[in-house]
Amino acid sequence: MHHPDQLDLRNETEDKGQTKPGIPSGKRLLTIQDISCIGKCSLTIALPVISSLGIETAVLPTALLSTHTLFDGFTFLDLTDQMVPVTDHWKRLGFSFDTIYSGYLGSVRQMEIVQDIIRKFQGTQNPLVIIDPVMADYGKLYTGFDESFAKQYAVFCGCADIILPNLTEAHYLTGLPYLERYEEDYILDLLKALCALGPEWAVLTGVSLKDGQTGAMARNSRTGEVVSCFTDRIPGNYHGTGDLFTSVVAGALTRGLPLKKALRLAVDYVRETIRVTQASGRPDSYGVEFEATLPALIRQADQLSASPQPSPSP
Ligand code: PXL
Repeated sequence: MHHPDQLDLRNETEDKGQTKPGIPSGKRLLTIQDISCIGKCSLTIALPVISSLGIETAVLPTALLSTHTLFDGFTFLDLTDQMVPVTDHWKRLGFSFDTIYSGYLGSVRQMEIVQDIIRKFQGTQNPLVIIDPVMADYGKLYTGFDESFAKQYAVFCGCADIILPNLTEAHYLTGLPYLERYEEDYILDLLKALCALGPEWAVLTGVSLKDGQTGAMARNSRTGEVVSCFTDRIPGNYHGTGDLFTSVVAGALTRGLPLKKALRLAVDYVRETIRVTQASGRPDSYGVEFEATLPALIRQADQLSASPQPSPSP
């Protein structure tokens, strides 16, 4: 786990991409999640997006699926048995990571192994730990998950610096009710309860405080500081946008951007990607057309890196 002060320090460090836009930052991130061969989500989003942000992206696939679980009849090959030997090999070779980003996991056992992997790489280089507790959306758990899985996720979130649940996941993590219509106080209560799980920052995604608007709100568990970031809402449900959001935040933070700028980048990118996807007329369940918007993401990230960093963070 990152010491909170180190996270602040990171927020103030210069992004190496600032002096050489487009040149990789020299940072390495490890992302741990499934590979769904078709149906853009998890690794097929994280790898291209984070690489585009100039970060070397190491992957630890947790399972191989023919498609994501919203398609009927998907195949599933569990890769749990590979997680320890693969990471032990990296450790023996002396690899280290600036960031560890944990996404979709298939079992409580995988959570325990990821916790061990985080410990394994918390040597000299203390990685920033980002956990996206991927398990639910629109009020329901995804296929294959139950309440005891969600309870274990609440414990697992305690070893993160930053967690990024959506509202449904926040409900399962905290036990607070899931509401479709709410006021800001409800979001602040959820954020406080999420902070109590132990991360330094809790980020809630898919927050809508006004009609026609959506975004993210974050709270720092030490200082109680709240950061909000909103945009106009495009109607419809788009699969994979949570993974897209977390991938942008993970890449931006690893580059050295402060959380507020990372959220701005992610909120704007997801919104623009949904707009492009909607314009293309592809079915919603398939995934979003992030390939079309990557060049703009790279430009935007370079611009944010080049503008002066506010102080104090975020
Ligand atoms: O986008 C989250 C996600 C990741 N991986 C798999 C999924 C889902 C959501 O349904 O099924 C396999």
